[in-house]
Amino acid sequence: EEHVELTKAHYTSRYACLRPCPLVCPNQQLVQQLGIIRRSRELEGKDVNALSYDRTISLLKAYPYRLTSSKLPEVSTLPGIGEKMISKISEYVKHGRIRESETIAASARFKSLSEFTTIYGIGASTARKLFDTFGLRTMADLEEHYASRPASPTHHQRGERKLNTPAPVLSIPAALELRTDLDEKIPRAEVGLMHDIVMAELGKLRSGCLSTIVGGYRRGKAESNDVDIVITHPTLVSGSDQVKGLGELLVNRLYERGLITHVMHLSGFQPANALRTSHWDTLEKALTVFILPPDNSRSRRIHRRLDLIFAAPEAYWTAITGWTGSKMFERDLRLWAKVERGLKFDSTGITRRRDSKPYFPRSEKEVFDLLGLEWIDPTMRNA
Ligand code: DGT
Ligand code: MG
Repeated sequence: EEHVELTKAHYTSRYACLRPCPLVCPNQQLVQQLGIIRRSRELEGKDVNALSYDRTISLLKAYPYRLTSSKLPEVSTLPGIGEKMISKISEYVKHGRIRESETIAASARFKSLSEFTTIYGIGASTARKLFDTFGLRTMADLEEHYASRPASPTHHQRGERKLNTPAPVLSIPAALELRTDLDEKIPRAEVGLMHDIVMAELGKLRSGCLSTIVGGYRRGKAESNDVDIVITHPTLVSGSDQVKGLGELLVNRLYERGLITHVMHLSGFQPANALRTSHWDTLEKALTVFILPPDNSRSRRIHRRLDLIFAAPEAYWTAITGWTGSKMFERDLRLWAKVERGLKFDSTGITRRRDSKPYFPRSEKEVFDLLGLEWIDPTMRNA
């Protein structure tokens, strides 16, 4: 694959999809400290402010030099970094720490809200309600709270088509029970193993399916929080029920085999949190909990989050690009396509905005070419 030489035009671009960015950057600690403030804004429901931290962090991640005071003038001119961000960055360069990050990290509220939102189905607003209204502080409080009330559907399940699968839905009490498993990161080798097992089962239902592991794994992360797999078959007809049908078939088979224990969601949906996610698409997907088959060499079987994304063949490559991430890369990919190219990009395809003419890229390189973007290797899409 071609290799682009990094220039100032790259790391000063206002679009994350034009900024090649490795997993670990020279200013990782500063990024981590700003990440605490960003997380706190998100937990407090200040999504617009959280997004401006996201943007600053994304720019800093792609900045290829170690930040010292002599570099501050250049950093100050990076697009979209405002006064407040500059002062935080300056504080870090001067003192090696950011006071607000330390205060937040030490606060009981931040600790509780962070911990609560690690449970699948508990988002920031639910966490605040549990903290403010019910006075909960610890995991033990949470367990007690949910033990005494009937399992109510999570916001992921409300107002959606009924799941056409016998697999149980992951309720909050169930997610609480599985939390030590689901908190554990998945090493690369196990991601590969999970993929192979899923595809072997799919092969027994339908031969000739194609798949790609996407998400953080494809960007080179050593450990993942979940496994994301995009799946297609060359004969699937888009717009028919065939794509969804394949998804249901696979999920039901994995459930019958004991490989899937829970399903949180099946089929296309628009997540509730519109501001952060309104650009997401309506591809068929199954958000599940997976467990490896019993094997004597493994002492413990760990429940893992597994997302299966099903695409018609003409949407396969846009689905792969759209699910590889990072989140900021994806956000700016859509923005770039719209503002600079008059195109609409999402995981289901690329269309021209003025007349809705669709394009059918046959490789990821073609996706980039159509969007008028320089190729960026998946491992450099961590902006
Ligand atoms: P992690 O935490 O180790 O799983 O890291 P990632 O980067 O794999 O994060 P993940 O799995 O939440 O998301 C993978 C990528 O897919 C990310 O760029 C965001 C995107 N993505 C997640 N959910 C959706 C969705 O519902 N629709 C679309 N189009 N993209 C999504
Ligand atoms: Mg992932």
